[in-house]
Amino acid sequence: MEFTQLNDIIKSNKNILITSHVNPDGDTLGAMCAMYLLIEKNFKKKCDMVLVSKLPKMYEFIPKINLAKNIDQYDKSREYDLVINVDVASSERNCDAQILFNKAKNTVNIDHHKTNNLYADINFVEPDASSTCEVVYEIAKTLGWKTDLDIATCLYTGIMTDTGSFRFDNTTPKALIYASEMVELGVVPSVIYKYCYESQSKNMVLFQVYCVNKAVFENDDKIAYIKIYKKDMEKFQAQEDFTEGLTEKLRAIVSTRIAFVAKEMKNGWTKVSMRSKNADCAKICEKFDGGGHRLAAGCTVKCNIDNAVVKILKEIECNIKDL
Ligand SMILES: [Mn+2]
Repeated sequence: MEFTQLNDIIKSNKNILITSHVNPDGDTLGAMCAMYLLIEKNFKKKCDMVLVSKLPKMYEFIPKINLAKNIDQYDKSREYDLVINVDVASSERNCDAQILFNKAKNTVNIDHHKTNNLYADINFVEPDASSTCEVVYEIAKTLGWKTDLDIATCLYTGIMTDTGSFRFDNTTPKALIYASEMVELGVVPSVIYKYCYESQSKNMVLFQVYCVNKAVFENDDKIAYIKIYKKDMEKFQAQEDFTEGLTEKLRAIVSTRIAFVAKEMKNGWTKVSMRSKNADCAKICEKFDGGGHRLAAGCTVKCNIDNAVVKILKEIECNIKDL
């Protein structure tokens, strides 16, 4: 798909909505605000931005995120001329914003998840990109869009968080070059790092330590997992984002080959976040209608947490012969 198509579609449409995914991370929020700012700066148009879950406190620093409204504040009957999804791997991850997406005259999907099924009219999906922010910057560079410090701050946040601060295997030369261009524009890496990783609440840190202590190890410690029940969440007044980074803590153990965190959802189903050192997590999670990347993926298992863990363990064992 040619990037120039995006120039035409933004030019020819008036009411534009940008959406981010459920349980938002730095990449979806950074990409959403970067698109907002890029369109404002280069097309003199103001877009709407929507959040389908609560904004994690640590991301309140992202420029213009204060303009994003929760889906509850939107008129669901509204018909947008154009809806742009960023970092939304499947339309289910739009949650309640899917109504607005379905009603839109034109739709664009900008993403980097290899499991993205190209659900929009126009799809810019780059599975080799470190982050959706990298794809957004690639588009901006190719089309000669003007950038500035605020845009760079948004984009750097996405690249940094999706590469685990330039540690994961998606830390490509391109990701580093683009990040360095953001720094040239005035981004201070240590400041963004502090916002994203050193602004956790006391409850979040205590909750994570508690969860790690509950970890279960199987197959000679090659499989590590944690079950988080609703009562655990309540005990620490945990927000949804309190589990962020927990699966990586299990993967950090030398013996771990694959790790997952299973969380009891309000409706009784189970949300699973999976990480591996080499095994294909996306393939396992796709069995449960989830998806993501090879080393980082997730899914929702439509049963209670104890059964869900049994199913996931079975799927891991079926898929990974030489664990
Ligand atoms: Mn991403």
